[in-house]
Amino acid sequence: MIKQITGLLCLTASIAFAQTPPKPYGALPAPRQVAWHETEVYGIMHFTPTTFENKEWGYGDADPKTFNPSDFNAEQIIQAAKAGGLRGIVLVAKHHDGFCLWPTKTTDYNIAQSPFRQGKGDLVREVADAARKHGLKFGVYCSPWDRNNAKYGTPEYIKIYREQLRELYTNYGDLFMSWHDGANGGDGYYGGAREKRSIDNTTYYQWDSTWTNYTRKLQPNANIFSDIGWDVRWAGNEDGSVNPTSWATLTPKPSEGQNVAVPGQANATENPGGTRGGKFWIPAECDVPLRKGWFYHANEKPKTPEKLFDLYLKSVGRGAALDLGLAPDTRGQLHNDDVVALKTFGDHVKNTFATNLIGRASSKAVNVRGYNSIYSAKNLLDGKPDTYWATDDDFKTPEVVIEMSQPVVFDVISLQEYIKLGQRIEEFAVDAWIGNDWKEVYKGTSVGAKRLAKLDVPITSNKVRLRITKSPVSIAISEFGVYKDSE
Ligand code: FUL
Ligand code: CA
Repeated sequence: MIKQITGLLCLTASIAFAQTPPKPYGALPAPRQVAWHETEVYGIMHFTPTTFENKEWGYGDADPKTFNPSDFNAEQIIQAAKAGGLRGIVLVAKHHDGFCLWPTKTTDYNIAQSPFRQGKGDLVREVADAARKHGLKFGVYCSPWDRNNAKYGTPEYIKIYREQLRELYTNYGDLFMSWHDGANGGDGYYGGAREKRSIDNTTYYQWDSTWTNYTRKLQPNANIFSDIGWDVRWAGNEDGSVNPTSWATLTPKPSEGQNVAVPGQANATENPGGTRGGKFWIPAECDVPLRKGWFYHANEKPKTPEKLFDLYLKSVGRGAALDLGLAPDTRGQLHNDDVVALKTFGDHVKNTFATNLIGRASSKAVNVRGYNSIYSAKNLLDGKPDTYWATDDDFKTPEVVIEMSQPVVFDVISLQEYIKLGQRIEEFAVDAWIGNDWKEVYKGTSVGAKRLAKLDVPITSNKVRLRITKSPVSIAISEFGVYKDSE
């Protein structure tokens, strides 16, 4: 009897223990950031009078009548984006030239003054509607720098800028991103003044109160992008990649001689790699134009689908996101070359990652947290991001062997941490059973939302081993897979 009671007590104790998930480690993503990580690839679209001027930065003096697309078609753009695997679109609703693509009440310099839809158009609405119709998320970019506005540089302009955000935040549904550029080149039209206006961007825009009182209040699900977050950081370059070791956490640092880190005044040298153990979860976005420039120029070509796939591996495959610049031409559509490049790239990603080649397999892990099947290594292979393999607290460098029912040929490895518990792993290795021995085929560092590794040569094997070689705490890994680049 006593024995039975003790047995029962032990069982109850072990169930209680076993059901405790690992303690979260370090800075954690907010739910809006978890959703953002799942977006992986999205686009940013530039289409303003600057397109018709064949420039990259409009001075702010273009006649609104310049904005006269011959055949604007939001669905053509969105469908091409979708075929490219893009899951969201950030629309540049106002670029540095100050022209607003919606009928704003804040300035006359807007779409209502243009011939577009006989002055009755709203391009923000058309893109938002097309995006949602085809299942893409929608976000906005509203440039803080405004080269048209006479008030730019005075406190009054900040009220105008906030009102523009308020209009965009309240009239176009739920936004997944609010994109804030750090550029401030100084000179501009400024209502006819045609002069240089310098502002101190550590104080002028008062980002803290704009983001707290407008963005967070009116669009709580929108990820704030800028050089320093709050939700998503700039990658530190416009090439489309982050460092091979890139942490999702960051402690934003001011530029030299400054005392606060704000957009345009951040120490961007930290951005491509993040900060291990950084104060905040602020993963990187790799923004890169599909063509050379952000705006359409007839003499430029889109990047090749191979180049785009390489950038995908160096952004999404390093725990960041890929934000591809889309530039409609003067018709108001993507050039056929862009449509083809996007579709070929999208198919490449889709075909490569269509099925985890591990398939039906048996997994043997050295440890499973509390012997509890909730944390089983099988969770690595179920395709579900919310199930994960976890170990007991003192198993910080565990390994798991996965045996497939038959040999497979692969050259891409994919690993995902369960980021709701933080970014835990610091180093890992993958081995394949070749001949009669284990051969190390990849050695990596940061994982986070996703790590993709492209091997130099394809491997044929029926047994793979994942070894976590450095971690400050026990691990929580949600997915592991091997794939063959579909090229
Ligand atoms: C930059 C801007 O200055 C470019 O014109 C473009 O909008 C790009 C996405 O961000 O910093
Ligand atoms: Ca899983």
